[in-house]
Amino acid sequence: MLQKILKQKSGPLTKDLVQEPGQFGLGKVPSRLAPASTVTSICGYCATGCQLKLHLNEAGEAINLSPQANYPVNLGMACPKGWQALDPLAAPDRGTTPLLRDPATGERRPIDWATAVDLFTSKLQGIQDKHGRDSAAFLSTGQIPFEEMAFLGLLWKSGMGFLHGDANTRQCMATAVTAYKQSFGFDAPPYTYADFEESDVIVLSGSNLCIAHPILWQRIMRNRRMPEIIVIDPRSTETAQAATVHVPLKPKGDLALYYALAHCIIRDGRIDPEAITHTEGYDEFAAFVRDYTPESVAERTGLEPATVEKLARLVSEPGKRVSWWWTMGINQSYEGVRAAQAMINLALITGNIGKPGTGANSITGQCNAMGSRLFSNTTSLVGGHDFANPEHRQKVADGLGIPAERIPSEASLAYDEILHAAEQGKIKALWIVATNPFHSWIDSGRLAALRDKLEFLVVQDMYHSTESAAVADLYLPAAGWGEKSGCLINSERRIATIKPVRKAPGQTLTDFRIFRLLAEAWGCGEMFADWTDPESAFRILRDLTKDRPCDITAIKGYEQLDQAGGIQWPFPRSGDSQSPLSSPESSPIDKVANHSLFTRHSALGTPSERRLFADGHYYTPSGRARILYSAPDELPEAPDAKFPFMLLTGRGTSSQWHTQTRTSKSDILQKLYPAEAYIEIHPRDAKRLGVLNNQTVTIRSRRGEMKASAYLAPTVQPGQLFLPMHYPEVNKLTHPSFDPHSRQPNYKASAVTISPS
Ligand SMILES: Nc1nc2c(c(=O)[nH]1)N[C@H]1C(S)=C(S)[C@@H](COP(=O)(O)OP(=O)(O)OC[C@H]3O[C@@H](n4cnc5c(=O)[nH]c(N)nc54)[C@H](O)[C@@H]3O)O[C@H]1N2
Ligand SMILES: Nc1nc2c(c(=O)[nH]1)N[C@H]1C(S)=C(S)[C@@H](COP(=O)(O)OP(=O)(O)OC[C@H]3O[C@@H](n4cnc5c(=O)[nH]c(N)nc54)[C@H](O)[C@@H]3O)O[C@H]1N2
Ligand code: SF4
Ligand SMILES: [Mo]
Repeated sequence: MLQKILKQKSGPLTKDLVQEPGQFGLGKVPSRLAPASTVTSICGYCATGCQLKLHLNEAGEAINLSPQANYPVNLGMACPKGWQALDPLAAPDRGTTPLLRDPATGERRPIDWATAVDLFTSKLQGIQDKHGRDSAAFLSTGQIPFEEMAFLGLLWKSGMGFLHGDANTRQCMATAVTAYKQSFGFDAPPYTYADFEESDVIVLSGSNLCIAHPILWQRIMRNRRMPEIIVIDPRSTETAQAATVHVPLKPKGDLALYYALAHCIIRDGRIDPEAITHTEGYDEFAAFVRDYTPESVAERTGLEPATVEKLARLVSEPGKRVSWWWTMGINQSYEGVRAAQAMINLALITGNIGKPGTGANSITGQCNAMGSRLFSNTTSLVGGHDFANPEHRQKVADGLGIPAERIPSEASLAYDEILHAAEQGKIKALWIVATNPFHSWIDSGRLAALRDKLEFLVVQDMYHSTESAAVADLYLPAAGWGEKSGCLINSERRIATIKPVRKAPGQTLTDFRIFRLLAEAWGCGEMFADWTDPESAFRILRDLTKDRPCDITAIKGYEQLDQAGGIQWPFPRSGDSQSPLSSPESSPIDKVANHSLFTRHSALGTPSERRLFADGHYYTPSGRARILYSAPDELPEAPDAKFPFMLLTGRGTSSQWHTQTRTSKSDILQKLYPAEAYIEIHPRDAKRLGVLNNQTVTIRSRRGEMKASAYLAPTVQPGQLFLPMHYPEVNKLTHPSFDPHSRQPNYKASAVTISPS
């Protein structure tokens, strides 16, 4: 029967959808863009969310770009990746047509979209018919517009009827998501970037801002309060070197350190009693940290008690505004959720939340990691809802015009569990969209064997050459940033648009159109009849957020987002249907959902800066923030006699992006980073092992080995090594352990050995 529908549907419909109406395959270009010689678009790399101004020729194609001067995020600045953002679009390894791999020879041949779509649906429907809804999964991304993410998540679960799907945000943000949900009752990073400029004390933990978010570092440099900048990082990073205080704690010593800080602060009465009335669990926490004296954590943190005492005073100075910021040094840990919450607790008990220059602030990684958190339909039901909540399912179903039964009540398996199920042969097909796990997943060597177990692997990417695309049965060529429209949400919850400024090569389609095509072929096109283009999808998704903490129902559309310089969520409609635009002084948004927000309005009346929890009211049932904690655990793989070094991994330079599929295509960026893999080793260790600078060394773990060039530098501590993640072999070494609450991989603590090659 399905085959019949497919035959009926995929022929003419496929043809219809493949033909690209209008410019750049995206329908009619909005008239407001047509005569302009420039358009604005948010950068498609990191979550800073800088706005770029694209300079267009008469055909509407971008020929150059510059950073947008009056955008509230980047204020005229961009990092090298942003400046060179157009370069990767013209690379020779861009996909131009779907490719089918011959399993016997491994050779790939071009096929047309109709064949590709038929193959996709017949293979996956066959697997579903035989093995059920648990037998396939998608793995997606934080790097496409959220209209596309939502389309994929809804198509897969409610359209095609599968259950499992996760994204690379699991590698990245899952810890922060879980920490916020548990502590605040919703995944709600409270800050606005102005807090960087309004702090007296800025604590950056496990965050190498100068490399990973260079424009946010620039925001710190604009702070006129002479802030203390404290960097907590085992490495002496570029950021640590530029800070006023570097705390070189032992890897994964965070939890013990923050408990010791809480111990000192409570012992010395430097808490904020009023702020504590907005929390739950303070007394138990105070009792818990009584044992965490600075002396007791010296071994675990590698820090002198006097250092801990001094730090405790710095972060609890009465009258000073203290902001806590963290990124992957915290999230990517086997106890990351508790470490993030340990920082949240410090902000809560010292009253450093909801006020200018404060906060417990997770900085996101990818350009749309925040969009993925709200709309990807992976861990949360689309629009900030809960799969397990029947009222939420009904509400979302009504909004989508589908029966509530089409929305699963169970959660998906997490990323590592999906791969484990594939290893066991339970998951037989994977659809990978805009991520490259054969390079980026922890203990990636396992994926080769897993590949052989899969009956069907589909990879949808801009490039046919990625480590993941190269081993796919079916490769689908996707348009990238610069070739499509949609919205991204940055670290400070700011929603803003990207625009099509180049034509995608060959038969390449946007992810949005690929999903439409597959929906039609599967036979569930009806469900997405109104999803004609990204902005229509935006309006549907916007309406789904009603009455949730991320309510954005007052956003009219893309044009308003452009005019306002992006809008931070929440931005709800008032009960009396008054638009926030019309009443800048006493905006109804300040009263909605029991949460008073700090809001500073722009000249247009739209809010230019928003901060959550200004009234000490949280999204938990009691309205109070929960103070959560548990004792630190042992390292999953501590260095030992055989593998005596602790391997750290992370970002190498501001010109390299992850698995390098994009940044390696820019001649200019290429000149700004080392072409070959290198490993940072302390000169004392190098001397002991007879390793010279630039010498090739072999690094081994229990799982694999790789070669790299030795870079002798006291930026790492003795006994530790650092490898940038951008080189494909790095994750052959990493130890697959996970945070039990968030299932985020512990990328930054693996035992290895190193020797001259
Ligand atoms: N140039 C560039 N920028 C990027 C990216 C990129 O690939 N290239 N990727 C983007 C993405 S997706 C992300 S998630 C962010 C990541 O941004 P960051 O998290 O800032 O980058 P990382 O280098 O992964 O890790 C930060 C630091 O954590 C430290 N660290 C390791 N272990 C510990 C520990 O136990 N405790 C503490 N306190 N620190 C520790 C490392 O030494 C490292 O310096 O960057 C974003 N920006
Ligand atoms: N050892 C170690 N490993 C790590 C980390 C670490 O610190 N250490 N960090 C982890 C983190 S935080 C992250 S976020 C991950 C990132 O890991 P990945 O997501 O695997 O890395 P990317 O290189 O960003 O992969 C994105 C892919 O999407 C493709 N792409 C880009 N735009 C589009 C589009 O619009 N449509 C489609 N269909 N494809 C597109 C790109 O070509 C690329 O192949 O890596 C993780 N891996
Ligand atoms: S800091 Fe991030 S958003 Fe800004 S230009 Fe660089 S990569 Fe793009
Ligand atoms: Mo990330």
